[in-house]
Amino acid sequence: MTLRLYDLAGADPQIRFSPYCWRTKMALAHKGLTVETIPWRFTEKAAIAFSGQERVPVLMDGDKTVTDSWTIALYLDEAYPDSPALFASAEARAAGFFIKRWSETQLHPALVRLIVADIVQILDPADREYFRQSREASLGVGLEDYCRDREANLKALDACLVPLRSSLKATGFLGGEAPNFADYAVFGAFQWARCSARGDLLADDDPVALWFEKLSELYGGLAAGAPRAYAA
Ligand SMILES: N[C@@H](CCC(=O)N[C@@H](CS)C(=O)NCC(=O)O)C(=O)O
Repeated sequence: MTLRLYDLAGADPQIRFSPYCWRTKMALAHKGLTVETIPWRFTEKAAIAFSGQERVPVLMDGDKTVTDSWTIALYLDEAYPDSPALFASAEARAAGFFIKRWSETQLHPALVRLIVADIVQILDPADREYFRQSREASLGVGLEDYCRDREANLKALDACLVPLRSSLKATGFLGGEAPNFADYAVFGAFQWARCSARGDLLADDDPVALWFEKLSELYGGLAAGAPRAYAA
C-alpha cells in the first residue's frame, strides 16, 4: 500500500519547502518506503481537517493518519521495524529529541531572518496575505525589515552553527557513522532555505555544507533533485 503525504508547496507545485515535510520525506526514504506526495498550501486547511489539526506533514498509511514530523518518525520505526531504524536505541531517540528541539528553537529562527522575505514571494497568491499577516504578527515587524541586515543575520547563523559544526567534524553525522532522524531533523531546515530562498548560506568548505551535500545525494538524490524557487 502506497503511503501518502500532504507536503507544503509554493505557487509552483514543484517547489516543496517545508522543513518538517523534508524531515519526513528523508525519514521515509531512510526506511525504504515509497510515498506519494500531495501538494498543499497554507490556506488549504479544509483538505487536512480530517487529521484533526492544521499543519503539514500529514501522513496517511492505509487507514492510519499520523501528524507531526517527530510523531511520524516514531510511528515509522514502530510500524516498520524490519526497515533501517530512524532511532537505533532509546538513547538515540532521547538525543534526537534534543537535536530536533535545538533545530526548531535555535536554527529555524536564525534561518527565518535570512529567508522569510523570499518565502512570501514564492507562495500561491491565496497564501501570501495569510503568510504575511500571521508571520508579521508573530515577529512583530515587517518581513522585509526583519531580513534587512543580511550580513548581521549571516553572522548570527554562523554563531548558531558552532555546536553543529563541531559535532559533524567529530562524527560525520549526528547519528554517528550513518545518518539517523537527528540528521534529517536538522537537514530539513537547510533544505527549507535551499528550496525557498535566494543565495547560499554556507561556505563551500564548511563541514555543515559538506554534510548537507552528502545527505542531499542519498536515496537517489531525493533532496538534491528537488527544484529551487530561485536560481542557485
Ligand atoms: N511540530 C510540527 C510543525 C509542523 C508545521 O509547523 N508545519 C508548517 C509548515 S512548515 C505548517 O503546516 N504551517 C501551517 C500554518 O502556518 O498555518 C511538525 O514537527 O511537524
